[in-house]
Amino acid sequence: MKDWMRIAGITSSEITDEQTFRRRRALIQAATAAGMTGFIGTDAMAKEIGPISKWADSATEKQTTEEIATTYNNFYELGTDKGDPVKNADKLITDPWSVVVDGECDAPGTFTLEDILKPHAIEERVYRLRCVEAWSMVIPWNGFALADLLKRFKPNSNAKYVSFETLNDPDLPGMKSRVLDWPYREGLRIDEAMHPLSFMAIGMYGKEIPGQNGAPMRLVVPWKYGYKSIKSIVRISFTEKQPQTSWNMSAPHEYGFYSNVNPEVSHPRWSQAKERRLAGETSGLSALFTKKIDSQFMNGYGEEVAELYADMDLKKFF
Ligand SMILES: Nc1nc2c(c(=O)[nH]1)N[C@H]1C(S)=C(S)[C@@H](COP(=O)(O)O)O[C@H]1N2
Ligand SMILES: [Mo]
Repeated sequence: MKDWMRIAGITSSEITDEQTFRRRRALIQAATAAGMTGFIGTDAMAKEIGPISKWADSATEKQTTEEIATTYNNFYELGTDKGDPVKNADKLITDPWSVVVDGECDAPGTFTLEDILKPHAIEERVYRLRCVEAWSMVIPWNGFALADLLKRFKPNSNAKYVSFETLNDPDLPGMKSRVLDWPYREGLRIDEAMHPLSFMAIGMYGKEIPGQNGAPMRLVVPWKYGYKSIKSIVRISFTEKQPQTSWNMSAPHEYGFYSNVNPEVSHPRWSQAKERRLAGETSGLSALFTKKIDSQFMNGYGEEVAELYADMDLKKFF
């Protein structure tokens, strides 16, 4: 919460309500512009989004409950405990929201959230999400292919990589801890970013994405460890050189640039051979004690993405 709001006597819940309302209005305007009638139900205050087409290749295993996926989170700007992000989500001010696009592209600019969303039809994709801490979830995301967004900015032939930054608001409760060198940043090689599996999520479970999961838009790169899926994006830069990434900067021997899920390459503190699937039989802390299952190469997306790494030693480029 900003000081001026406190001084003006504005409460956090008022901000949340106002934000929710304005974000929903942005979604409705974008949907109307895109000719998507019936985007929102009769209840003007409903947070549901739609219509949502279903992607044919969604994961079919048991989905993580919405409760677990929205209360057990990693979002260090909002705190380092798993329950901190949901507790502090109202501190993340997502309206107004704009995204700066710069670097090696012919159509850079500063775009409002409405600008970003306008042309995109919303799709549901159920993906496995695998954290390097060796837990995983199965989450229905709502959004659009990252490639469809990036192409609009006309990356030029020097654009070998694309990097992303999260909102850098020193008022966020987790940012005093300096666990990472803020802003949180991540990057992909341009062919990874343009791969049809790379996804920009603006919703989950058919609703607008909540703050703790990276409102108003976050990346989802399902074959890589979860930390590549950067939340609450405010900047997209096309670069010629491989960009710096937060976790790699903090511990380069633990977190590589590629970060592809690989059960054969162990992290110094967590074997990656197995994972705990947090699906929904249990909630809260007891979810941590669910049975371990075998981890899959590239999180089970190896067939789709292996061609991206055809000539690479994946033990070296981890
Ligand atoms: N900006 C930002 N993005 C982030 C993180 C973070 O701390 N800050 N954590 C990452 C990690 S480690 C994981 S596992 C996923 C978790 O996403 P979820 O909370 O939506 O499941 O978000 C990733 N994106
Ligand atoms: Mo993670």
